[in-house]
Amino acid sequence: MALNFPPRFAHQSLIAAVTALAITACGGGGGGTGNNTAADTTNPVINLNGAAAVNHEQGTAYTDTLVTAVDNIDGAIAVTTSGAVGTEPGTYTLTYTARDAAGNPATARRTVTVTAPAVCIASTDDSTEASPTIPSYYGYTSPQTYSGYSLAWSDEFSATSLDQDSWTFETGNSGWGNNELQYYRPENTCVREGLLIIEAKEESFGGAAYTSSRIKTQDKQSFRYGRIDIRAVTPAGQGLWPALWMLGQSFSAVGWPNSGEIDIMEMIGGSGRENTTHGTIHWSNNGSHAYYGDELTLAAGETLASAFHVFTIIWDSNSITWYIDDIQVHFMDITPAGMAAFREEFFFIFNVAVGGNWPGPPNASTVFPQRMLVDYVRVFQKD
Ligand SMILES: [Ca+2]
Ligand SMILES: [Ca+2]
Repeated sequence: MALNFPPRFAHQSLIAAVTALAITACGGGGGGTGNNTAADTTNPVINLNGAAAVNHEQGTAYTDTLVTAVDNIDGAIAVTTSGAVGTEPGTYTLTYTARDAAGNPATARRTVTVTAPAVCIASTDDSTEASPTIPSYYGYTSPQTYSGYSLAWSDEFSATSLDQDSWTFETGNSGWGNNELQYYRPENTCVREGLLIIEAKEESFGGAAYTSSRIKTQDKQSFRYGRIDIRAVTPAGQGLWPALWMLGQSFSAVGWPNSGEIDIMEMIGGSGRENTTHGTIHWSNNGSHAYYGDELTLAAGETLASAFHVFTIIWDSNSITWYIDDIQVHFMDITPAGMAAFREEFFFIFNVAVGGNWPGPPNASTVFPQRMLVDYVRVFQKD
């Protein structure tokens, strides 16, 4: 998001330019006969009207406080601002200058430190958490290349914010067709330390008791066929419902389930359920919703929330096969004529739902905040 200074800065620059012109005209016209101008050797004073060093959270436009200047002779005079506050974390300097009619200058500066949003890892609002840290960076990983395939697209989440050339936030608390309880907001997503982090919080917002995020690549990144690897850690707890999934790019034209849906990974939190990944497809079978899925349960003691796992589909014109850590979860023959939707392009949706028909609501045992961490999504296609 480009940061634009409020219009008043442009306005003040104009005032400054006009003032400068007036000075030139005056001096050129006769040597300055005004006693005040000749006698004034006192600089104006700039008032920042706020701290000289401020912090600003990334994700919202920075609005500066109104900076003013006063001169001993001229009274209130215009202030010109140079510099800009960027959108990425870092420290930025705004420089304010003013000049009285006699040409005496004044300069002041303010530094604005942009910090990543106070959500996600080790944020200050996590003080209620016993251990506000991400799960250690261990678990299954997958190769960066495959013989016979080329990388068509990936997001390694190595930037400091979500790449909105590829992703769009979906927002609101419509229930999303599942009676979900959360309000989806951009504020619950951050990109840090090489990870996409979607944080579900117990937080009243817009009529919902929980907030979370849902992002999609619709109209930005869509694919037909290939090997898709997504390395992720899920949240945990009753009522949490993380999903890494896809919808047909035709969704906005033909609706659901006509578009087809490929659920690469779904997990529903709660005791005894967090060790199971579900792979499913949904489609329209002559006008009625059809779906078919399967699941794989990890060995005792392992869960989707306690370490990274790699969720994969290998998809071609004949079939889709699901894997977790290269162990097969599900297989679907997609050659029947009624499954033509799966021979078209699909886009990604990543979200963490809270509540909903399938997991049921959180309960007293559910700990918030909860996070889904995604290390990468990679799409490989056959050469
Ligand atoms: Ca002065
Ligand atoms: Ca990464």
